[in-house]
Amino acid sequence: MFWEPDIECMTREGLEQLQLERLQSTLYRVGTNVPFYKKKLNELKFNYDDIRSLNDLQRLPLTEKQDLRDNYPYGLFAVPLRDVVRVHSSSGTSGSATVVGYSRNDIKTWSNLVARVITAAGVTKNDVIQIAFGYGLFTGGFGLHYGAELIGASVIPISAGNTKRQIQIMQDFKSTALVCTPSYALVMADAMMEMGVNPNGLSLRYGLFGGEPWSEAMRQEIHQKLGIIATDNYGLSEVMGPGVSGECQECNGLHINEDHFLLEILDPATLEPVPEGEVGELVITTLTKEAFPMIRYRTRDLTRFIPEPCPCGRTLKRMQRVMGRSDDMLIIKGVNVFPVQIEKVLFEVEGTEPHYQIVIERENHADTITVLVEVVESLFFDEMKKQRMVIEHIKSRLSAELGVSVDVKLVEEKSIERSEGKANRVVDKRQL
Ligand code: DLL
Repeated sequence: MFWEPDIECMTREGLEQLQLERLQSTLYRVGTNVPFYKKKLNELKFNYDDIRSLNDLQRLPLTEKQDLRDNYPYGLFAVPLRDVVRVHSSSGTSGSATVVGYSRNDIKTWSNLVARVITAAGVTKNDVIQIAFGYGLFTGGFGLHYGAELIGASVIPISAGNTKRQIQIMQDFKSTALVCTPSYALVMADAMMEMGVNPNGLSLRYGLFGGEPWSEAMRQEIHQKLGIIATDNYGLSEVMGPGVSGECQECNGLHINEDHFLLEILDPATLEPVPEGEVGELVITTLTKEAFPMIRYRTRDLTRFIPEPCPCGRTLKRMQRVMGRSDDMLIIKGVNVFPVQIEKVLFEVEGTEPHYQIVIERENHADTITVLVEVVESLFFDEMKKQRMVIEHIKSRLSAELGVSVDVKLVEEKSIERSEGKANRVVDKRQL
């Protein structure tokens, strides 16, 4: 099922021509209306006629999160505030907030792109969509909401939290699609067990998950526990919110809405493009945003393009699921480690629960890393010998996967704090 087949199945030449035209007008818009970009373009002695091909984009400077902070709150808006109909903000996990704005057209585009993502995931107007993302300054709730209404589905804007009520409503209102973070989906699955609710007795068929990194193993876990098709969708407030890219039912990479966003993947060290298909940092330029255009925004998200065509028929290029952020990367004894690598191993070990936390401490000037792993009750209360065997097993699997040794501690079920939104996997005690 396609939402806009003409665009989703466009030829590469047609798409690139459209991107070039839109890029030219975006550059004109920011060069005229945003003092921050005007200054940068002037410094470069940039001439609009210089953009003749999409590769010319690489001559332009990157925009960093700090640039948004320096221009807090409205400094990067490209339209007067009277033309802004919505404001969202991202508090981020560290640092001060950033503010983003939308014109009426931006909201229309946003709804349309989210409608594409929802449709690609298999959801139609006949579905009942339970939106368990927070509604508010976070873009998740409102973003998915407008797209879901546009396709004509029945939307339940329950927002995040109050897990028992979520399940009650899911049963009573016969929700067929669940929208939230993947970690919250697992929290719901656990709560169902506790409440004695059999997921097979629900009407749920689809799960659209995003907002945080997750692994293929976690997808399988969700699929098994809730019996649904779980697709990934990606976005970030700085360039719009959800709707940048999303998986089709092949569940093998996220189709990028390339007619509205130009994506580059750069080597984080050299800031040069990586060879096609290799992992690097995602950099995004908006092509149609009116109120808050972004030129070459450094997302810090790590992914790669999937060059092969997708069997679904969409020609929009795919990106692989985001494996983490360059600033989430833990450097342990000189080795780069991502939380999702640890997650992948834990999912493969029998008796462990999909809840874990990585604790980093500093002892005698050396960093230590301990992975707290929830285990099933029977194992937690089992004899020491058995526990020690499990710990050794996890340790050896982790050191083979990561190339560095870590400590492992088994903890009781439900002892790691649960999140209704984005999960907090890393506790860095070095900053205390
Ligand atoms: O999380 C937008 C969103 C909401 C996307 C709901 C999808 C669904 P921010 O709060 O600005 O916006 O956080 C953006 O979250 O740079 C990634 O690091 C991470 N992220 C978002 N989606 C995914 C995903 C929203 N599917 C930041 N996989 C991004 C991995 C994701 N990471």
